[in-house]
Amino acid sequence: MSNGIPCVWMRGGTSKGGIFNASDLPSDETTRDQLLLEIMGSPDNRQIDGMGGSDPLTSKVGVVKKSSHPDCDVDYLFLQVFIDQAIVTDAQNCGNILAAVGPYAVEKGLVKATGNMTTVTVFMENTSQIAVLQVQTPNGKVTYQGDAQIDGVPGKSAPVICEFKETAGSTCGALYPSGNLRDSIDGVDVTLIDNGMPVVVLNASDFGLNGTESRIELDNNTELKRRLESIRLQAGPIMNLGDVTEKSVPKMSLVSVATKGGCISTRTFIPHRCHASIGVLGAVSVATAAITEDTVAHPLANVSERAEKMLAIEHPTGEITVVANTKGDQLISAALLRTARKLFEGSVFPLEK
Ligand code: NQM
Repeated sequence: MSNGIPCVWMRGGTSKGGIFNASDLPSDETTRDQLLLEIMGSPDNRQIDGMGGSDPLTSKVGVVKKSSHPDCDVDYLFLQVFIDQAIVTDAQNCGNILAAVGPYAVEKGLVKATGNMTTVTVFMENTSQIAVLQVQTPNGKVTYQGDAQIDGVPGKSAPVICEFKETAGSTCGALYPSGNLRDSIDGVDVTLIDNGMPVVVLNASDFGLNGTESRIELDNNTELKRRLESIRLQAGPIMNLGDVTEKSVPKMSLVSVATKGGCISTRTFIPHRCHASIGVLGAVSVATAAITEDTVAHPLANVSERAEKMLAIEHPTGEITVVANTKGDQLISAALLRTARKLFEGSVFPLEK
C-alpha cells in the first residue's frame, strides 16, 4: 500500500474540496495535477474511484502554505479539477474554498489565533491579490459552530467574513477587458467584466428565459448551452484569456430582474453546468456590473444610492449579499459572509503504480 497524502476535506461556502499543505504535494505541476486527478477520480462522470462529488462545486482543491509575501499570512492556490476531462486548472480563483482556508490556516498553526476572532490575510496566488478573512477563534481555538446561515447550505455555522480589495482585472488585466461596457457577440449584448472573476454578463431574456428557471431545467437546455459556449469561446480572446476551450473561465451569468427584493437575479454557468448558487467572486463581478451604468446588468438592477450598498445577488437557491463600498459607480471593496466546516482529516490515496 502506498503512503497516503495528508489533507483536510472541507466545505467552504457552497463548495467542497480537499485542502492540502503545499509541502505535502509534489512541486512538479504535471506530477501534482496527475495525483489530484487520481485523488478526485477524474476523468469520470461519476468520479466513482475518487473523492470528487461529480459536480464542479465538489471537485476543488486548495493548496496552502505560509506566505512568502509581506503583510500576508498564507498563500492559497486554487485548483479546479475537471470531472470528465483530465484537466486541472489554476486559471480561476475560488472565493468559496477561500473561506475554508482561514480556519485551516489557524488549525494548522500557519496563523496564530488572536483572541476570539483571528484575522487571516491570504495571498491568492491565482490572481496575485489579497483577501482578508475573519475567523471565529473563541479561547484561541477555531470553532465551526455558530449562528451564521448562507443560502445553499443547510443549518448554521460560524461566520467567516471575506473581504476583497482591488480585485479589478484579476485575470483579464482590466475591469472591462474589451474597453467597453457592452459588446455584441453572436448578435447578443454582453458585458465582459473581471472584478475577481472573469464573467460574461448576459440578459436572460435574450435567450427566451425569464431568469427564474431551475438549475436542472437550464442544465437540460442543450440549445442554450450551445449558444452560451459559442459566445464564451469568442469572449475568451477578447477578455485576454486566450483559447478558453479547456478553461473554466469566463463564467456565463444570465441576469434578470430580482424576484425576491434583491439587487438582481442570476443563473450562472461555470462554465458548462449551471451553478447551484453563484461563486463568491463571480457575485462580486456581477454586482459591479449591476451598479455601473450602460452595462447589460444595470437596467435590470435595483441599486440604492448609498455609498455602502447591500447588493443581494439572487441565485437558484437564494441570494448572496455583496457588501460593496463604492465611490460613484466604482466598487472600492467588497465583503461577503461565508461559513466553512471541517469534514474530514486524514490521508488520501492516489492510484498505486
Ligand atoms: O467565484 C464556482 C464556487 C465557484 C467559484 C465557480 C467561486 C468564486 O462557487 O469566487 O467561489 O464559479 O466555478 O466555489
